[in-house]
Amino acid sequence: MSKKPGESVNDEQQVALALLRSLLPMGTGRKDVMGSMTATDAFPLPVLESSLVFSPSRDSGQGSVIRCLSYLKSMQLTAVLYSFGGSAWAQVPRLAIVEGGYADGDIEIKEVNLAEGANFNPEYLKINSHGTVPALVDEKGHKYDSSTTATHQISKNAPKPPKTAASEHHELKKFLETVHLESHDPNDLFILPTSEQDRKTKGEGMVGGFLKGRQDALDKLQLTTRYSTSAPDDVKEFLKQKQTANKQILDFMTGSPSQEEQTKIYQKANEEWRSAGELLRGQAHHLLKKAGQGKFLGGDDEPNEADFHFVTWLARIASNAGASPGAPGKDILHLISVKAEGGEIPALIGEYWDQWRQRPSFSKVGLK
Ligand SMILES: N[C@@H](CCC(=O)N[C@@H](CS)C(=O)NCC(=O)O)C(=O)O
Repeated sequence: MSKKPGESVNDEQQVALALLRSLLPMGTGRKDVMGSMTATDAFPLPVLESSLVFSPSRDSGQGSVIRCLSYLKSMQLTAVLYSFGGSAWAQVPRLAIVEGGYADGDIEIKEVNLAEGANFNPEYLKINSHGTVPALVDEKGHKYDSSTTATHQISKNAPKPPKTAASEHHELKKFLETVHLESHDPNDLFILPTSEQDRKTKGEGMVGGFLKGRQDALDKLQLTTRYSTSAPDDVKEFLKQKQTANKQILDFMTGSPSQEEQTKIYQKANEEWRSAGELLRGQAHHLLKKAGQGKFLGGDDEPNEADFHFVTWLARIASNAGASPGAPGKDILHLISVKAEGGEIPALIGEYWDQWRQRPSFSKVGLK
C-alpha cells in the first residue's frame, strides 16, 4: 500500500487491503509466484495497492473498500491457462481455445515447466492442489483443476462453441472418461519401459532428464526456509510423497534394478499398451464408424470436447510408440500396433488422425 509521508494506515484500511488481496484471483497479480509466471503478470499487486493511496483523515476503511472494488471492476481481468508445452493433457484446453475461435490473448497461457518441477511450487499448488497442468483460472478467479473441467469451461463460453456438447451426450461423455483411465495413461506410457533395452534408452534420454529435473526441484524445495516455515502440512506431505515416488522411478530408470522390479514394471507397461490398443479397436472405432467417414466424434464436421481429449491422447500414444510429431495416420497406426500387439488398428483411426492433421489448431498447439 502506498502511503504519503505522515500518513498511517488505520485498521479499517488494513481490512480493505486484506479484502483486495483476497479478491485477487491467483495468477492475476501475485508477486513471488514462480519465475516464469511473475514475469508476465498482468496486474502486479503493488500496482493495485498503489490505488489505495488515501489519507486517513478523509478516507474511511469503507471508502477504501468501495474504491478498491471499483478499481477491480474497471480492470479487464484475463483468464489464465496454466500449461506446459510438453504436456499431453494441457493440449486439450489449448485445442479448445483455438477451435473455439478465441483470439490470441483472450486467455493468457502461462507455462509451468514440469521438467523443472515448477508444478510442485507451493504457490502453484494453491492454484491446482494436484500439482498438474492444465489448470484454468477464469476472469472471475474461479479455478478449474483438470483438463476436463478447464476444457468444458473454455468450450462452453467460446465465441464459437462446439456443435455437440459432449458433456450432454451419454456415449461421448463415457468415451471421454475412458480415454482418461489409468489403464492406458499416456504419461505412464511416456515413462515406463517395456524391456531392458527400452529402460536403458529412456533412462539415458529425455525420460531420465525429465525425472532428474523433477527430483532436483523436489529436493531443493524442501531445503528452503520459505517451505519449512510457511508451507501447510498437507502440502509438505504431498511433496514428500512426490519426492519418494519420483526417486523410486528415477532410480529404476537410471540404476540397476533387480530382476523382480524389472519384470513388474515391464508387465505394467505392456498391459497399458494392450489397453491402449483395445481402446482404439473398441470404443474409438465404434464411435468413429457411427459418426461416419470424414466426421468427428458425435458425427459433426467440427470437433467437440471428446475429440480434443481423444486426439491429444492419440498424439501422445503415437509419440510414445516412436512416431515423429504429425506423422501420417498409417505410420502411427503401424507403430502403435507393434507396441500394443493384438493385431492391426482400424484404418478409420488413421483417417481421423489425418483429418486432424489438416486443421490449423493441430499445428498451432504443437501436435505437429
Ligand atoms: N486428470 C488430469 C491429469 C493431468 C496430468 O496428469 N497432467 C500431467 C501433464 S500431461 C502433469 O501435470 N503431471 C505432473 C505430475 O504429475 O507431476 C487432467 O486431465 O487434467
